Amino acid sequence: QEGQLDIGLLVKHLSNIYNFRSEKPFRVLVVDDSKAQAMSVERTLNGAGMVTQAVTEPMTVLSVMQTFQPDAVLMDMYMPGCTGIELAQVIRQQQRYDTVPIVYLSAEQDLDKQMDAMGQGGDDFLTKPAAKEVLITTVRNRCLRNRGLKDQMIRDSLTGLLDHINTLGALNEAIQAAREQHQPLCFAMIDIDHFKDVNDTYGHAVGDRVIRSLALYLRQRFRMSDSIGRYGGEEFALVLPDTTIDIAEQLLNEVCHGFSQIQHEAGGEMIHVSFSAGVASMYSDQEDASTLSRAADEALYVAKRNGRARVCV
Ligand code: GH3
Ligand code: MG
Ligand code: MG
Ligand code: MG
Repeated sequence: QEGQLDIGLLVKHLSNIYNFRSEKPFRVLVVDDSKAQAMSVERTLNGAGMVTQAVTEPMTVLSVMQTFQPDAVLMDMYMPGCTGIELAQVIRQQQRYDTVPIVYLSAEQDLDKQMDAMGQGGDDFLTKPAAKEVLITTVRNRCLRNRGLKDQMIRDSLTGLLDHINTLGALNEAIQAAREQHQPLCFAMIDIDHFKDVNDTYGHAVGDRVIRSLALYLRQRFRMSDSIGRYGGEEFALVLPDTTIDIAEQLLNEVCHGFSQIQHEAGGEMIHVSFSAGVASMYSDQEDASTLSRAADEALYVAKRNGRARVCV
């Protein structure tokens, strides 16, 4: 029975990831000393839905990258003042760009020179003039994979949720947005009840499975715009933008009840597991991530003390 539930959730979860990735257009930096060449490449990529920025002055590449934040760089080989290889190395020396894909686009036909470029910071080598389809597909695949890698780096491996640091990052961003747009914001903390007993009675593997099923359940029940994190071992956190405390409390109550109804297979037995939650909301510009998380933690403590399997605000 749990197997069935998981497949449905998994499909939904995968389509969420797909939506998440295709949500924002890919950003491609086009480095070429020839304005005409750069514009022609930009037109092709723009036609495929990508956002581009041209760099015709090689020396400005780092400052443009800083503001443009590209998903990939398309690099010319021969430019006045420096080569594409030298520029690629300058980019790679910056730790924050060590995974950004660099695709060479050059008239260079010599295989040795092409391989040399690939060995020094490049990921692909396309020769000019490149067929539009090849250019678009190469750049798109590189962007897609790089976003996937970045996405994996900020996620917890057991559950695929945001890890602790990135949950706080999401909270900080949401606080900023709520202030600017004068919108409500809630933060909730969830802690599984008597989880030590689950581990002690049925084993760590069963405990892990319960953690994963709660993660999937939360992903299914909350919106794409909500951030869901694994805050600690059996603790989760939710950042709920544009959500009032009344709505948040109601949602958490539904999810709390729903999760407690799920049967988990544990050594041939079917067991139920519950969680407790504390919800806090942002009332003024004075609140920050630490006051919000402290308030949610205090509410969670009250929920535990009052008997667990409940939500307190
Ligand atoms: P309470 O209702 O008060 O929250 O009781 P509890 O037993 O859940 O609380 P406690 O903090 O004492 O125990 C949490 C347990 O969660 C202890 C730890 O071994 C277990 N745990 C933490 N991370 C993981 C994990 O990744 N996998 C598994 N299986 N267990 C974990
Ligand atoms: Mg050139
Ligand atoms: Mg705990
Ligand atoms: Mg617990």
